Amino acid sequence: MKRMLSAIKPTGQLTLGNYIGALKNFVSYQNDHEMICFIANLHCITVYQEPQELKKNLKDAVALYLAAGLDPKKTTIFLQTDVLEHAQLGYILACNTYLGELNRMTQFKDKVAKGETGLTAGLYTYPCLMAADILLYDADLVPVGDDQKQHVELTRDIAIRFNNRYGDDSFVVPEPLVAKVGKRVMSLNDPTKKMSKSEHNDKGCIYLLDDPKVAYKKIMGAVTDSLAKIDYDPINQPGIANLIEIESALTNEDIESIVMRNKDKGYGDFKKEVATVVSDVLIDLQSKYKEIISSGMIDQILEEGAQKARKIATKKLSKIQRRVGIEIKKRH
Ligand code: ATP
Ligand code: LTN
Repeated sequence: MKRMLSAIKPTGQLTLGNYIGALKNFVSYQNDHEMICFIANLHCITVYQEPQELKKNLKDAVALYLAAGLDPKKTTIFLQTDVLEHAQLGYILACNTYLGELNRMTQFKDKVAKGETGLTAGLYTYPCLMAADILLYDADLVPVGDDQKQHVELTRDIAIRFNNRYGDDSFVVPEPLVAKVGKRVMSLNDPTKKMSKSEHNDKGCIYLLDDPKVAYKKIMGAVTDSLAKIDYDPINQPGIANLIEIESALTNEDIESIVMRNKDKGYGDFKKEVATVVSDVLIDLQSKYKEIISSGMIDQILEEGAQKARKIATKKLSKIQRRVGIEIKKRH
């Protein structure tokens, strides 16, 4: 069975983009892969977070993982900081990554281009930590949204370089896995931009813990166009294409079939259909979320997950440290 690894960085409330682009896929992959899924809390603090809010978002994210259907019996679920080896390997990999490579990362470049100030060293080197997250577990596959593909490609480059320097079987070279539908859910009020929890754009973004009635209204208010036809044309009709993709991802109905069924409908009626699908998903997810939060099971699930993860991580780090020449006594 192939090993698959992914993570979410809950720097705010998780969004419908996270659900469609990540969570929902993890749940289906767990049946035929050895799945490892963690909460990337070290990645969260690359940008300042209010501590109490961060703590709540981390716990909510675990509860939403479980509510979406991740099963701790099938998937190893844990908090990144509970496995200290991530940060340690992250440092070693930073020493095997070139500045030129980090300078090419579009996520960082975009922030610089936008003139954002106060960018931290942690944010700049974060792809090295992400590479460590993946390589520590010899993951074969890394399911991510479109925006993270470049970071997985850098991880491959780092792994190949390391293997050449220190021995072929140091790391498994992972492959990114980007789902065909829903790989980039767009903002509802600017469908040329990604739906993002860090944009502080409440109208454009549906949060998984939004009141379903509020989510319904957000879909009804989504920006469309004046062409007055339901077609899947992301270039000329990005708003409508986004709604079609959202519905397709949530119902598993083909894009063509959604288009055919709605050909003669007005935008208002089509939006009602999508809004109903979205709010039904939220109602179901939130009722499970509430049960999980009140059950008090989260701490134990995280502890068991961390124990499993540590078994793999300690061995791997020790092997890598020996190869690099920084470990004198064999630890594992
Ligand atoms: P932000 O929402 O702040 O831009 P992010 O997407 O970079 O954050 P995460 O929350 O860690 O960070 O993302 C977790 C996963 O969800 C990643 O695989 C990411 O690609 C995916 N994802 C996030 N937003 C979307 C979106 N709008 N469409 C599809 N996938 C998404
Ligand atoms: N960088 C990712 C979150 C993330 C991740 C990972 C994803 C951290 N470590 C390892 C896949 C594998 C993000 O910002 N969405």
